[in-house]
Amino acid sequence: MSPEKENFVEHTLVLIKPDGVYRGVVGEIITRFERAGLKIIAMKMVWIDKDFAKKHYGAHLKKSFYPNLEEYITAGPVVAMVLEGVEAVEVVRKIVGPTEPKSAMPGTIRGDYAHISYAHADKTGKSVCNLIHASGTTEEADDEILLWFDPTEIHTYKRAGEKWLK
Ligand code: 3AN
Repeated sequence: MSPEKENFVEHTLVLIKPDGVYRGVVGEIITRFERAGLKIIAMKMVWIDKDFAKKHYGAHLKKSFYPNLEEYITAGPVVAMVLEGVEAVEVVRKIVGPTEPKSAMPGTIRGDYAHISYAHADKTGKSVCNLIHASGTTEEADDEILLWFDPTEIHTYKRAGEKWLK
């Protein structure tokens, strides 16, 4: 949990999923978060296995799309990071856009870098490749950060110009 919670400063988990890594847009995606003033306080590249996928997507284990989702998230390395910022959970979800790329507005990551629909994914038996995972709530963020990062991998530091950003 963020030590600055009383100031509405939050931490959130972001994953650039295998499609983002394979497509070579990791830098472009990270730039969008940095440009908004969010601070990267932890980051690493990990190729997760099926057991870890089940822990991360535990809420979806019983859903019909789970097998495709597991295949997708384990198909290559992901870039995992913890971002810090004012009401960061909601702000990051706004920058990312809604789950279905077809519905995501231009200007969001999913709207700018993808376009496929749930209907297409269901019909073709593919997963919805939407580049990013971002925690949905502060409680989810706390659990996910604990799952993906050791506390020693999370750093406290001040950026130049920080007083103009938060
Ligand atoms: P988000 O990633 O926006 O938080 P979740 O947690 O509801 O969305 O879903 C996790 C992942 O499962 C999505 N990123 C997407 O790849 C996949 N997914 C979600 N809903 C569906 C669906 N109805 N059909 C196929 N895949 C889905």
